[in-house]
Amino acid sequence: MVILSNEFIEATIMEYMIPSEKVAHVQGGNSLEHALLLLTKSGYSSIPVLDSKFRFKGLIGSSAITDSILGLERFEFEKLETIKVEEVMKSTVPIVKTDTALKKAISLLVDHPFLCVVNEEEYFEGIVTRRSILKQLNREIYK
Ligand code: 2BA
Repeated sequence: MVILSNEFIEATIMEYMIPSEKVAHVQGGNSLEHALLLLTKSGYSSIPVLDSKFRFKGLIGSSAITDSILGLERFEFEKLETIKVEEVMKSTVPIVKTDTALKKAISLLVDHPFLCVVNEEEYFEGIVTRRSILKQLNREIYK
């Protein structure tokens, strides 16, 4: 039987967070064209949307972008430069605070590939991904 250490179970998400400077993101006022370029170049399917002061606003993903330019018979690619990210982004997503317990984050990560982390003033601090948690869980199992 594998017994997970208290250290792992009682940890906060801060220990597993990818800091904001390493997270690809866009601003709400950016065009969908800019967002799609960044998503394509980074290889991620969804990234955080922030405001100019680095506060978290929502998530934008490539499928939401292509869906928003889908016409009756074709993709209306010319719309990409006129629609803003904030018109299409998903804003009802779970966010966690820097002191959130790891076990709470794990239950949220069942349904979400990553969680955005904000501080007390709602400023964006980074993300916790399924990969970062599974990597640590894998270490715990084999130690
Ligand atoms: P997805 O983009 O759908 O990526 C799913 C998984 O595919 C990632 O899981 C990772 O294992 C792998 N992957 C995708 N693109 C990658 C890349 N450019 N480099 C390395 N591995 C890549 P997780 O690492 O658990 O990430 C979960 C989700 O978190 C990602 O979903 C993405 O939406 C977001 N994400 C992860 N790292 C990010 C970053 N640095 N900036 C912005 N968003 C990030």
